Amino acid sequence: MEILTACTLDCPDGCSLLVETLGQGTVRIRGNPNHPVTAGFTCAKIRRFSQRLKSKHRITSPLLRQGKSWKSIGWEEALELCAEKIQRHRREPESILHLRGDGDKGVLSQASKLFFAELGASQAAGSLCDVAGTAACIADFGSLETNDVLDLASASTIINWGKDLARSSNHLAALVRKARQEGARVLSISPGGDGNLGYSDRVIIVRPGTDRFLAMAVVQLLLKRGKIPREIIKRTKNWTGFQKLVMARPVRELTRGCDISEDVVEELFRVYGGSEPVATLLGWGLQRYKYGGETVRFINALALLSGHIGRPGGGCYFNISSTRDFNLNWTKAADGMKRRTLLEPRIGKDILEAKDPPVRLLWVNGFNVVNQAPDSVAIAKAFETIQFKVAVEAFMTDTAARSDLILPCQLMFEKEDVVGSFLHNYVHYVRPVVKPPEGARSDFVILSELGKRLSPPIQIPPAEACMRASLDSPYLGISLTKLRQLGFIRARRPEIAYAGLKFDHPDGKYHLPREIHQEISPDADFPLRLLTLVRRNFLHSQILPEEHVPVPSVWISEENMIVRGLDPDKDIYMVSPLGRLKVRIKYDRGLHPQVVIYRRGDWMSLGGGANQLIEAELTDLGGGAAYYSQFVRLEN
Ligand SMILES: Nc1nc2c(c(=O)[nH]1)N[C@H]1C(S)=C(S)[C@@H](COP(=O)(O)OP(=O)(O)OC[C@H]3O[C@@H](n4cnc5c(=O)[nH]c(N)nc54)[C@H](O)[C@@H]3O)O[C@H]1N2
Ligand SMILES: Nc1nc2c(c(=O)[nH]1)N[C@H]1C(S)=C(S)[C@@H](COP(=O)(O)OP(=O)(O)OC[C@H]3O[C@@H](n4cnc5c(=O)[nH]c(N)nc54)[C@H](O)[C@@H]3O)O[C@H]1N2
Ligand SMILES: [Mo]
Repeated sequence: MEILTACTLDCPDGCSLLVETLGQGTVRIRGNPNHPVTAGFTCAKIRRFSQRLKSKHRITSPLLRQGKSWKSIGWEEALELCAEKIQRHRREPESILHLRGDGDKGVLSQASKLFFAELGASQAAGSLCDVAGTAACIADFGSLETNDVLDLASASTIINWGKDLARSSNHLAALVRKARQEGARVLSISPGGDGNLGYSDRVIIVRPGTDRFLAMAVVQLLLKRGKIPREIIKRTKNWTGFQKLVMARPVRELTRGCDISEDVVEELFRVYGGSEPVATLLGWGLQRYKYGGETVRFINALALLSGHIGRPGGGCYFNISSTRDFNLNWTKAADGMKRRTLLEPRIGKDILEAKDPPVRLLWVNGFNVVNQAPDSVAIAKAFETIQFKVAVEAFMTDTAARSDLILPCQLMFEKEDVVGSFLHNYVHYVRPVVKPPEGARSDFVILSELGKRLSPPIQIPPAEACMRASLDSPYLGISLTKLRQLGFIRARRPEIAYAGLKFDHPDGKYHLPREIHQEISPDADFPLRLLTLVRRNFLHSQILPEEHVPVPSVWISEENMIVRGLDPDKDIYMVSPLGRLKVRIKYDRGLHPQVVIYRRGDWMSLGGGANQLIEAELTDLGGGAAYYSQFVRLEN
């Protein structure tokens, strides 16, 4: 029998799923055909998930470090030990650090926020994912909104600015394909090496990190040719300053920096300057640069000034917040204690530099931070300085392997929850469909049990109450009972964002950017740009040991002169100022010659781990990780 549930992976698509248990722990998973975005199909990540659930590598009892090996212990002992450690450091709560990833996107996984807020523990700010783009959108529009993604069907042209439609969001890709079948043109802009060709009528290859100059060049043409309507200008703030900025350099100079011909600017001018609606998709890759926030701001400005915001078929799609429809007040501490904040993108350095008090106790859940955050080596070093580290994990990740205690967690399909999406407006009920392994517990239960052992205790309300409280939101208006019946509902959100050009800043206006920075150039020692992109078949580092290859691959353009000097019969290394990693070279036609692509997420313990080479640099806005500003070289 098929059971209706939903995906809680850190993926925008937020799918509604039909799951059938076939015995011996095997499940068959199908996309719900009655869900407007899932539309009856799933992705490779989901198809592989059954293997993860019953993998022989799964950790199913608490593991306590004993020198270089691990001792399996019971839950009683494990929780007693955690309680004792927390109790010991509780008087100086900032010596406790909580790091939380999006390993599970259900609202119950937010209980760890409540637990550590009640303690007053140190926490992380910034993010590894989308924060530069989010901050850019908030700076421009005053909030993070998009048209309903189903409105893409009304677009006449879709400009895909840096999303890999073949990998990062299969259901968005399907909506783009459908719009194209119905007559929309799709134009993709990227440094190449992605799967966009099959989804596009036209592909434009840009020098990485320079899109803001391309967008600016198009705005310049709109301006010179009198194509920016007065009624739009009236809705903006900083128009005069912005105009000066845009006119400061000739189009020729702007395009040269992007390695793009002036014809492309004319082409984009014709599209954006036309009367038919243009929808703009903004990829996450775009904003993983030192000036990533700025790039998003200039593309947003182009879409606005050419008249494509606030109308059907138009809009700028960065993303929305997957928790925005829920009421998460229950995750906040009663007394709103002031807490120390370390920055996630430079967490290694921040832990090493933390004084008064230093970090003595670490709790990590749903987060392979050692592998996924920049400068893995510094994070590993920082871990060594912390007296006791607890990882709530199901596998021996690079993070779990450096902890002192591993608490085995339940995974998706094994626990109940409710979840949203960062692509669409549906909220889903997550029904447990398989029996968790004996010995694995949900994060929620672990913290509830642990809280009871503390003195004074930390009380997490029952799961049912947390789910109900989460649904108590003006955007939902549904009871948990009803959501259990229906499986999913659409949140009360407008179809069109910023209709009537009403923006969410207090002045109601759109705020134009005030500055633009030169893109950083490589130096002779490190001439190549390292783009560490997602894998089609895996979510981040959720790759099983047997799915690893002995030596990771990198892709470069065939025209890449640098490779000519390499001896293919000898070992090849990718080198950055932080270290080197053995790699295999593969070629990709159409890739910008400055680029090296590495598909991220493979484990350091198995010969991978690109973040060992990536310096902990911040983005201009929001405290994001500027992963793609990293330069490297290849050598024998
Ligand atoms: N299969 C799979 N899907 C996933 C994930 C996964 O791990 N695996 N992770 C999920 C998560 S959390 C996220 S945040 C997203 C990430 O989704 P994506 O944004 O697709 O991720 P990236 O691979 O980081 O970046 C995508 C694209 O950015 C383009 N790009 C890079 N630099 C530039 C630039 O300077 N200009 C332009 N125009 N384009 C550029 C690259 O060509 C690349 O194809 O995917 C989600 N979906
Ligand atoms: N070089 C480079 N690195 C990047 C990026 C990049 O562009 N370049 N982009 C990044 C992006 S977009 C993101 S979002 C982050 C992702 O970074 P992470 O959030 O670390 O992503 P995962 O590797 O999926 O790690 C999640 C872990 O949670 C575990 N898990 C799954 N379900 C549960 C659960 O219910 N409870 C608990 N406790 N654990 C669970 C999984 O086994 C997995 O090990 O990293 C990024 N890292
Ligand atoms: Mo992400």
